[in-house]
Amino acid sequence: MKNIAPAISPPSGIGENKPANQAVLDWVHEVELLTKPENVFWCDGSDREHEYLLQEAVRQNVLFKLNDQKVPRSYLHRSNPNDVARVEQFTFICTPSKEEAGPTNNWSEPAETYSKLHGLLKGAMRGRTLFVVPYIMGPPDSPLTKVGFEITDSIYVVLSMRIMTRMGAIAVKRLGRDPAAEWNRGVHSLLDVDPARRFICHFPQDNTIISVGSGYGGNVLLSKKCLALRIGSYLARKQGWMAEHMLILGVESPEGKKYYVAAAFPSACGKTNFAMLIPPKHFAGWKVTTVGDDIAWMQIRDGRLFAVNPENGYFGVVPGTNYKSNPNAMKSIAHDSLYTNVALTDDGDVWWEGKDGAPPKHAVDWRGNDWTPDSKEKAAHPNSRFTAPVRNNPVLDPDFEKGEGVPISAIIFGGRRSNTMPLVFQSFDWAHGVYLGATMASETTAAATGAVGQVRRDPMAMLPFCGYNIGDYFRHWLAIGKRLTNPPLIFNVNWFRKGEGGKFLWPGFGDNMRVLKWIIDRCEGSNGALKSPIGWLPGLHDLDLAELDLDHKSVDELLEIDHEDWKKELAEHKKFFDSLGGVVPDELMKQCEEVAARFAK
Ligand code: GTP
Ligand code: SPV
Ligand code: MN
Repeated sequence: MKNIAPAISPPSGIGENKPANQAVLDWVHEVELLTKPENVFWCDGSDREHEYLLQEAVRQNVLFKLNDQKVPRSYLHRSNPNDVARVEQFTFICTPSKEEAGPTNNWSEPAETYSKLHGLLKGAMRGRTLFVVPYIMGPPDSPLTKVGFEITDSIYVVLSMRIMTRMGAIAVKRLGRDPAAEWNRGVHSLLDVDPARRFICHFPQDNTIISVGSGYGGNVLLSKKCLALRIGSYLARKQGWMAEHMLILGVESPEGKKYYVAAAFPSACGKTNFAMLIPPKHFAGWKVTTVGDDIAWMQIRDGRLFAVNPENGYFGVVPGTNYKSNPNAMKSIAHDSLYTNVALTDDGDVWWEGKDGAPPKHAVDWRGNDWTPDSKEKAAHPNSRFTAPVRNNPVLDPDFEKGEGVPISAIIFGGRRSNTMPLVFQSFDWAHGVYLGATMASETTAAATGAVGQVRRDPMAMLPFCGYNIGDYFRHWLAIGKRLTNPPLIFNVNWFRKGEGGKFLWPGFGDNMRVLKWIIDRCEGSNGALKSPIGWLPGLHDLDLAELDLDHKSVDELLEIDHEDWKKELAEHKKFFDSLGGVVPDELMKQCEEVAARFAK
């Protein structure tokens, strides 16, 4: 069989950044004995190493160098067509008991799972290079920051981790020599990229992740969903902080008053776009800045929640990105980026559905086949992604690196809902807000394998990412609220409500500023709202819709609470809670009854 990741032989001085920590050395040695690689490459994150690895990746056809005039210093990668998204059905939480993983996770017994994975990893790196990737998650001087080491046999993973995290010497230094220090062990091997041998396994008690059989995204960039969310949420509960699937943005008024908000939307539901929003002309002088686009780690300080973005790059959805929908993303991916599963034009540029301008007359699609505008297949995979450094973002928040984080004034939940859910509403208080998060739902997207467009409950957008029992997770949220003297206000938004003919009623993107403005006004206590059974809704004149081409009827539809729809919705909430087998805290069960009672009044 062809070796899909042949070993590289670096010149002297490259790949030799061996850490001094004995625990790391012992662990790497163990994995080496198991996987039998040709050699071990210790990453330091330097420019010289980077240049060398890029050159090797091109030589191996793992990366294709794009036209330097079109997209300087950027590369295209095609993943195996059987391996294009997260695989939730093959993702496991391996806690000693099934109860600890809870009703929403796939559980498997730790000892058996280690033994199965070790069987798969036996000799798996023969003829390959074992890369050791040290990285930190979080700003260098944050108390929340965590150290991780990822072992991988994929050069693409190494190059991606260099963008997505603070990688190399910085992590080795931070870990130091203490063999008892806390750090995450991640082992990744491509094996033969066969879906039948694809498992993403988490061992929270051991701070360990083992991922085999995939080469794509959240399955293999172990820093991201695996460490920062699944293991992260487990550690957060134990240590009294929060690890959430949230963007973090700053919004500054023309007078210079600044607020920060965090928002949890499920995968491919608009986090990156919201985090990079450019306000419409009507909001001249308002400025939105990005702290993070996917993950927030939050801690309590002085009775408030403060958030940091643990990542150092963006792994974002490409299709639909253009200079109209998200100019800041376009600028972020204009150079020094990796593209995965987009189309390649004849002049060495990248193309995707929804990119500005006319489609190319000919391109090579994401599978490597010839493509023309007449082709039935999409040129770019719907879950094709860019990997870009945060420093490319023209609106990166100046406090991105601030160790203590930024103070959060509002938390926003939102999903993709064609009906029922209004554009925006506010919870009555923290516990009610936790209920909104716990019952949120969204139509599924291409970010995970499986059917697309089906409404599923996705509590706090964490269904695939909560590393422990979801009932305890809800309890943790409620407990955090009790410790906050100045809690963020909690909101729910829906950019995706559809009207007649199945068209989105709301323009979205930059115009989401109008909703954000109402939210900020609510934080200031300066704007109106109407009480409804589901929460506070903006009145018709409370939303600034000036210079927006939106008729009255659409606005009514966007804000409408249809009692028949809500009857069904509440039945779904109840059904969801009941399906969790008794783990939902009474306080949330009670919230459920209270909404129903408010409708009955
Ligand atoms: P992940 O990276 O998977 O977590 O996704 P995300 O939550 O960051 O979503 P992203 O911002 O990449 O948007 C996903 C898709 O939703 C893209 O196709 C966007 O074009 C689309 N989208 C984002 N914001 C809006 C919006 O306000 N309105 C509409 N109609 N579509 C949007
Ligand atoms: C998501 O699915 O939420 C993503 C993509 O951000 S991945 O990193 O592949 O999980
Ligand atoms: Mn995103």
